[in-house]
Amino acid sequence: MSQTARPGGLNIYFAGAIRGGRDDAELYATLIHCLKKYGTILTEHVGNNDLLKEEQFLSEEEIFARDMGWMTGADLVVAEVSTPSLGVGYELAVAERLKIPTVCLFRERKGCTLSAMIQGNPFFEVRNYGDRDEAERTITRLMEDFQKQLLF
Ligand code: 6IA
Repeated sequence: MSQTARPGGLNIYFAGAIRGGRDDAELYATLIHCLKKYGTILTEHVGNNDLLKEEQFLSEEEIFARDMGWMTGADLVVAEVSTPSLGVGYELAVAERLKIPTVCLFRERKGCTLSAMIQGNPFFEVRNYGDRDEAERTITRLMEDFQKQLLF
């Protein structure tokens, strides 16, 4: 399944809810597709229910060890945080500990607010968006800025 890094490209760790809830799975797939222009997505299965079915052959310990190994090699973490997820929250804390630049995308909806532990943490680049198109535009802008920072 996933993923050996493409030489020269960024290694991007995409985080999104799995057991937290799969309502946004299609959106994750769209965002992953958009991010693929900029490098290798280490965690493509997060947007793909078929790939996730393969995960049933891995133990919980194997999933944890594999994901943390990928995180260690990531240049950038992009997390879609609209569906609350313990796993994504954990991954964000690890990314902060490892000082990996991290973008959190949050869909604004009436009555929904992002955890203060994410929103209030200056380490995270939190971006709110309204709809899928805006999320894609936000990713494109952020990735172009990120690439420029790497160049200079
Ligand atoms: O607590 P959650 O399941 O919502 O956590 C989701 C986050 O943890 C994602 O960003 C993933 O990177 C990671 N994660 C959690 N579970 C898995 C998994 N299989 N495979 C890969 N990454 C995972 C779960 C079992 C599957 C058969 C449903």
